Amino acid sequence: MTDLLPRPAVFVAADGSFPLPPGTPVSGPAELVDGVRLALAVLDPRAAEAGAVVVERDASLDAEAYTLEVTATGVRITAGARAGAFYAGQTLRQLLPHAAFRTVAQAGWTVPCGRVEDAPRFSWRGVHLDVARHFMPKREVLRMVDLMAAHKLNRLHLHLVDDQGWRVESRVAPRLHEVASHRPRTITSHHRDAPAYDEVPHGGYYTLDDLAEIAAYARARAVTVVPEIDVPGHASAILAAYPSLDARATGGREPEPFPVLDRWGISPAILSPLPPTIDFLISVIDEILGALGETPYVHLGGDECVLDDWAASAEIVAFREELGLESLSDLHAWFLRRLADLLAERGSRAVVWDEAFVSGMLRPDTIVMPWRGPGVARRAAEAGHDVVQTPVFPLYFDYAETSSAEEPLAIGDAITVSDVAAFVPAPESWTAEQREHVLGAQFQLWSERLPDGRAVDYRAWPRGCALAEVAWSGSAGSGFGERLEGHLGRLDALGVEYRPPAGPHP
Ligand code: TNX
Repeated sequence: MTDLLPRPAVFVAADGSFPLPPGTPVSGPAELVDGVRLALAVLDPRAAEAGAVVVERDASLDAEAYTLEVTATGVRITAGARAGAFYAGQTLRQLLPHAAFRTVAQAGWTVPCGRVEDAPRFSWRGVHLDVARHFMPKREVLRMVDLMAAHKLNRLHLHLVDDQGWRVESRVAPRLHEVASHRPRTITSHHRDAPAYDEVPHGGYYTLDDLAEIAAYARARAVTVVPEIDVPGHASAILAAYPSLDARATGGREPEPFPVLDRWGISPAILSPLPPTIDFLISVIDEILGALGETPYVHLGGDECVLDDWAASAEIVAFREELGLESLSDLHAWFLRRLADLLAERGSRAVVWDEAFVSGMLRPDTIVMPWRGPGVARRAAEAGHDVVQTPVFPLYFDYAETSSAEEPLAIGDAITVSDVAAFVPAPESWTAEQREHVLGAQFQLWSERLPDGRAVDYRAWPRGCALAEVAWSGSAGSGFGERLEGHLGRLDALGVEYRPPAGPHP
């Protein structure tokens, strides 16, 4: 019982154990029982007058909090909501043999006696998947949701568009999936000695029904999907489909259209910030929101914008002046604010990468993801924005674990499990007020060098286990290294092709 991961807030071991064979009866409010059972299919709700596992609602507990008590006579779970019940089930699953992560149930299973009281330190415990650079089939996304749930991670940030591809069906703008979802060449092998580019075509997109399925599957597992429509830069794919939105196409000009980009790096392609672009984007976002259902957060990107084509457009410069804005970077923030206002009308909060943070220009409720380090993170928190920590070091998991030539090709190096375990989302050196603005932390899987699910497994785990512990428990506690060693048996049982931990023992 020592290798619970993430570490619960309180855990007190006791002597003895309780049998939990297949078909163990479970009783309690249907919604909560359902949450526990989804995490642990061993339990049978049909027998449920007074189950060996009893689930009770405790309205004083936060939605994700739970208690779990195992005695020689039974298991008692309390939770305030379905999410907490689901997490109690996940903890109970970790108390079973590792085979509980491989097979449904076996006779002879027991759980050790003890008491757990648990609640997350941070509300945002995220995974960012770049499905734009390399498309990730739906089954892989659903599998990632399962792996997230097993680690009590709860935000799946889907980077649905970038220069190299647009990844959602659109009925209002069908050229997005027809034209912008594939490129004729450019794929990276993940072997270091292979060329960075080859002539293999690449493409794919989710239908709106796929998105609805992903969101429902995630929601049942206490995971919220955060769709990202990255604008106004990283726009080659959108512009390949709809060249009229190009900043260079303002003022009646007719530039050579951008193709869906077949190289990595930062492209100059940028959308015009004029009203027709905003109308276009919100109509497409509405479609995505319709498919996903309740979507509290929508990421608008805002990163790595090359503003040259705005500067070269008399119409855009005149538009900036009309708005009384001093600079094009203010116009960039204005553009995102306008979209954020429209999202607010729809009940969603905007999230942006840190370049979009220009003090005082964004909507105050916009969440900032600072990827360029602690300085900008603190400035955003100081300006009153909620912040989700996403720094390159140590949360860009597209970086290799070591700088060894044996590593599969990666965008950079070296980020070890220990580096992630040592990360502090809300540093003591910040004021209490700034720390309160830290919603949590998230690891990034940019996919220039992640061509498939196996490569994603290799980069995501077990560094993701360390981030899960940091975000749920507040820090990787003493004994994290030993618990991780035990936990790797669960990843083995799940068939995760993780990278054996490198670097110093965490
Ligand atoms: C920077 S971080 C990017 C991505 C790349 C990544 C590679 C950010 C908002 N932009 O476009 O994929 O680096 O590590």
